[in-house]
Amino acid sequence: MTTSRDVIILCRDRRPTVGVDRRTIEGLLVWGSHLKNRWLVRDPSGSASTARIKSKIENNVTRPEWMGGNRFGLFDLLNYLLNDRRYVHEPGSDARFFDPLGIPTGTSIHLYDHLRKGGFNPINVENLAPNRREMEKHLRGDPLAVVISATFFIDAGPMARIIGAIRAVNREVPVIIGGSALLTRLTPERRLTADYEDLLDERGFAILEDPGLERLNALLDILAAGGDPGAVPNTARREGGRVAYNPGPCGEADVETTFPDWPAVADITGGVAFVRASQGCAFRCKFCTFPSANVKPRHRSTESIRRELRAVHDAGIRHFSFTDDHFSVSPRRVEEICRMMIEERFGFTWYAGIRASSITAENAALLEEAGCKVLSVGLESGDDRMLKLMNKGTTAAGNMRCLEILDRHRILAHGSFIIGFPGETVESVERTVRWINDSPLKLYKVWLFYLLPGSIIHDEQEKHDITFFGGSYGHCLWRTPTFDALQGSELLKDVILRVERAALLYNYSPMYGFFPFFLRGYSAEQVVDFCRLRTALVKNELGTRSPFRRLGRRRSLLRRLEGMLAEGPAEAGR
Ligand code: B12
Ligand code: SF4
Repeated sequence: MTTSRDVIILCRDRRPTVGVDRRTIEGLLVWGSHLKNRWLVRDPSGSASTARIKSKIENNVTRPEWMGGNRFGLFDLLNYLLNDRRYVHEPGSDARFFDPLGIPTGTSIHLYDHLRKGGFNPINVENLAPNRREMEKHLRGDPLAVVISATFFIDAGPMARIIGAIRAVNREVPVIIGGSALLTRLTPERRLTADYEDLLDERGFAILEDPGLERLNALLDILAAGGDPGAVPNTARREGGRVAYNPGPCGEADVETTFPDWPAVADITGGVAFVRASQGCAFRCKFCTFPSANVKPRHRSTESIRRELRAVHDAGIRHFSFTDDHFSVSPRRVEEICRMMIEERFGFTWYAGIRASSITAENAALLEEAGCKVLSVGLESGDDRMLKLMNKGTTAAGNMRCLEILDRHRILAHGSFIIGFPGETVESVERTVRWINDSPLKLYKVWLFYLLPGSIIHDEQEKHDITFFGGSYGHCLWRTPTFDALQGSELLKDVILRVERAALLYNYSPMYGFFPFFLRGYSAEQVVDFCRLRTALVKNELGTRSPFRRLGRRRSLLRRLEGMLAEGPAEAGR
């Protein structure tokens, strides 16, 4: 038994530089990673063994020689230039550094706040990779427990590594895993799948309830008092080598009142708040896993959002992001929330992900007035047939209208596209490129389709005649009668080269793309300029055949970027 009330929180295991999950080809292909300018190249033999694919994925655009063979994301590039063309991947004491991971996740803030309210002493280590020493120091101090959130982990692997790192220092500390993502790993009998059960050692616990925060505090109280942890409902733990479950009724969080006491946690926010206006999604786009997450769509009242935003404002935070699956759904609700923000004169700079169908000329004016700077819009394709096949519920013309309206209101749209959804052809990709070039879109990202377990299309494999090749990474390497992953990958490169004005922005999401800039006073337009120059560099590496011309153009683009960095933020100049 420990008398300590210290509880360590961990949510991620990422290096500060916004890079790639390189553990598996899946990581490279799917989770936005290969799309940082990686693609597959068809083997001359026409086959694609895993080894060959692996060796072909690395290329000089992803890790250019002139960056010392290091990663070449937007922040990697800017940090390189800020540090006299030296690759710097962590914010050392003397480094000038854009640190996107310096902004902690909303998840850890929620956990921190709840633990604090429960009378514990939360320690937000948050991200293991850069804070390993700090975690080890706290582990040696005999804390009450470590809490790990499953939110950002797409499989059990990273959590197993985190638990391994904890156990290397402290074999006794209880490790509690939980979060709504864990519920998507339950079998119909409400047991964890084997890989997640393996995470539970003799001092391991899982909370199988969403959000499960009351259960968490109850379990911690029992652990502190030396009671029977098996008494807490909806938990799992290892007992005598087997995992024991204690099912119970599930509580439901009151979405109206459950939000952090922002002023009390202001010091650990990194200057950005993550606010949830709704949960779940009622749409059924076939490529998406959100509908299968089984979260009943729930919307918070505008009054409740008002209360949370007031708290954010009182905490001195001036930037926030809505973390909804998609923000607000109906045009009227967008209007209502914006009117509330205008009424309050918050003066926030904010971001959200939205469907094109939620934008109208009326609400765009309000969005602008309410301080919305960037919206991610799932555009997916410029081809109506593809939008229909995806069950997107939008049209190319409707999407275009949305972009034009946002452009008129100086709200930056960041469009996301998918290449290779079943039914895709060379012609439909061609239409998408033309559509982008005809649109006012300034920023975009383009993903290679991948069959996500949990998506509707995953259950329609037979109907679409989807087959796989490529051994253990087969699920990434799909083939349909009209298209395959390799062709898609080649076309991806083609798309990047042929999109004329819109610039690439990956970095997971614009959330991370923008806030590190906004926090320093850079404007959205300046971010677009950075992205444009980086995209020009990418295209140069990809498409300029002559080494001599490539070098010359690279030099001039790098000098221009350095010039922009030297000019500094627009806000600072005012
Ligand atoms: C915001 C967000 C991001 C932001 C995070 C920015 C930030 N600083 O917060 C960014 C853009 C960086 C991001 C990145 C990624 N994301 Co993301 N992201 C989201 C998003 C939109 C919201 C998450 C959020 O903030 N929710 C609000 C918090 C408060 O809710 P919560 O995490 O569920 O936590 C609550 C409960 O679950 C519970 N809880 C949480 N943990 C625990 C633990 C215990 C013990 C207990 C009891 C309770 C508990 O308490 C909280 C309060 O209610 C979700 C989708 C969505 N709409 O939910 C995807 C989502 C979480 N992301 C996802 C993914 C895959 C990623 C990436 C891996 C993508 C990539 N290309 O690399 C990366 C990984 C990042 C990393 N490891 O560093 C997936 C995760 C899928 C999964 N787990 O199976 C999601 C669900 C989207 C999706 N369906 O694809 N993401
Ligand atoms: S893509 Fe967006 S709108 Fe479509 S199902 Fe997923 S979250 Fe909902």
